[in-house]
Amino acid sequence: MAMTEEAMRERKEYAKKAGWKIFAIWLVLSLIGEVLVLYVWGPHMPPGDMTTSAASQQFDFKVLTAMVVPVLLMVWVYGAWSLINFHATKTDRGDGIPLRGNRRVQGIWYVTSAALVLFLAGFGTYELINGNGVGSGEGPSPIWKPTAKHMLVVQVIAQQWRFTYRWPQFGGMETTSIDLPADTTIQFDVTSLDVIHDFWAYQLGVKADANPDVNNVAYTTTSNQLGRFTVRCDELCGIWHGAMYNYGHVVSKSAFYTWASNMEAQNASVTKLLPPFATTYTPSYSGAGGGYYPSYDPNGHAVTY
Ligand SMILES: [Cu+2]
Repeated sequence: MAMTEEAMRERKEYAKKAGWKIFAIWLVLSLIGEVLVLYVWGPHMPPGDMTTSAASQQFDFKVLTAMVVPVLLMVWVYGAWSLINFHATKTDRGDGIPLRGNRRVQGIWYVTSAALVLFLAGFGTYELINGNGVGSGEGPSPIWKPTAKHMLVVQVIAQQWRFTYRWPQFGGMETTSIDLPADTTIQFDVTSLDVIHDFWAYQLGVKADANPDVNNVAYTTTSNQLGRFTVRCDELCGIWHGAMYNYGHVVSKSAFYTWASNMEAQNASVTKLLPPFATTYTPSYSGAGGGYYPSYDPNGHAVTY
């Protein structure tokens, strides 16, 4: 049935009014949503800001959420408006009003979505290239290195089913737990003794694969925020994979150096027999007796700190 001129005009009038109302509701909700995302939820978003890499990941989450909120709200407000105003009542047996697209609204929607997606492509690429604070394993020859002169080196050695830490700057001492000083740039050298594991210190924003015979280097810088962090294996590595986790702490610099010096002294009689650091951590190839390190290691080389 063709519409009369009168009905046409009425419908256009309605669409215009409804359009502006929907826009106003969306605008108000979006502004409220953005304030909540950036100032209420944002500071508590994972993984926190215990390190530069964690803070940078939290920033990325904030940007993504802030961009998603207005888009989501537009869909919800539009949907809710339609449900409330255009739903059929129980007794209604007639056709609904004939619908026509609004090219201008559709055009704005397409252009805006395209702009958002293009921005995200650029932003994502930049965040990947800009290594500062990414906190992921960069392999044995990192392209990006922090500028800090003094770095605390921690070798993370994974095995079924635990993590061991070696501290080359403290005589190569070994510990089963990991404490880190606040306000310090850390270099993690991650490797494995057996199968593929993954060193994931969630609150530090650090995640690096632990592969046998590979030295996977990851950097981060701790902030002044002291506290506990979790270390998990994030690669299914065997039957007790789920139990392969422990906790570490970011402590004050003085507390850390007191602890580390004590541990170094306690371990001295054992660690003097071992090199303070080797890029791989391979038991003797013969498997019997002999040194823990092969005298010739084809996969790595000793490094002096
Ligand atoms: Cu594992």
